[in-house]
Amino acid sequence: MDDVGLTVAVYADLRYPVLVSGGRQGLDDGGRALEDDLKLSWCVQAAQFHRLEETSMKYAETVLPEFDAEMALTRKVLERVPEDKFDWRAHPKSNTVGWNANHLAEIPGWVEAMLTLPSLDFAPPGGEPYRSPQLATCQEILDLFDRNVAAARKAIAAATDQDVAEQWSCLYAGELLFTMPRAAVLRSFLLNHTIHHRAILCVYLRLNDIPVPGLYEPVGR
Ligand code: NI
Repeated sequence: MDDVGLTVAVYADLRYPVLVSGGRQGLDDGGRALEDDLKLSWCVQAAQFHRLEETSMKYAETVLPEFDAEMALTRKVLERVPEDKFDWRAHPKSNTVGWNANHLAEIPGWVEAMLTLPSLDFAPPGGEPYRSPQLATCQEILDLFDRNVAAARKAIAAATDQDVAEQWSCLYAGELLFTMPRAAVLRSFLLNHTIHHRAILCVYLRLNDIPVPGLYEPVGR
C-alpha cells in the first residue's frame, strides 16, 4: 500500500467524517505536491462514503455524536450566564449577554424545519415574522435549550441520507439568504453557528470575571 492509500485507510477508520483539503493535516512534510493532497482529500471522502454504505450507517447518525458533545458543552456555558449581567455588552455594536444566551437556546429549535421543510422564511410575506425569545432568567433559557435540543436530536435521528442530501433554503421576507444541502446546513447553520455564539458568550463571561468552563481543553491555557 502506498502512503496515500495507507493514510486513507487510517482516516477511514475514524468515527467522524474528516475533510482533508489542501493542507497537510496529519501528514509528514515529505514534499508531497498539492495535487497529491487534493487527490488524498477525494480518496478520504470516497472512502468515508463507501464505509457509510458498508456499515449502513446514515449520515445523520455520524453527526449525532458531535451534536451531543457540542450541545452538552453549550449547556455548560449557558449554566454560567449571570442574570444580573443580561444587559451587558462588550461594545455598543455588540449584542448583549442575554441576547447571545437566548440565541443559543433558539438555534437548535430550527433543526426540525431544516430537516423536514424545503425552506424556512423568518419573515414570510403575508405571515407573522419569527420572533426570537427574550427570556430573562437562566432557568427559562436552559429549559428552552433542553426542549429544542431534544426535538433537534429526534429530527436528526429520523433524517435519511436522501433528506440530508437535498437542498434547503433560508429566506427573510421572501429574499433568499442561502441555499445549501441539508448536511451542510447542519454543519454551518446549526453547529458552527452555535460554536460562534458560545465563544462570544465565553469571552463575555471572562470579561465579567465569571468562571469559564473548560470546553476542548482545561481553562486558562
Ligand atoms: Ni447568529
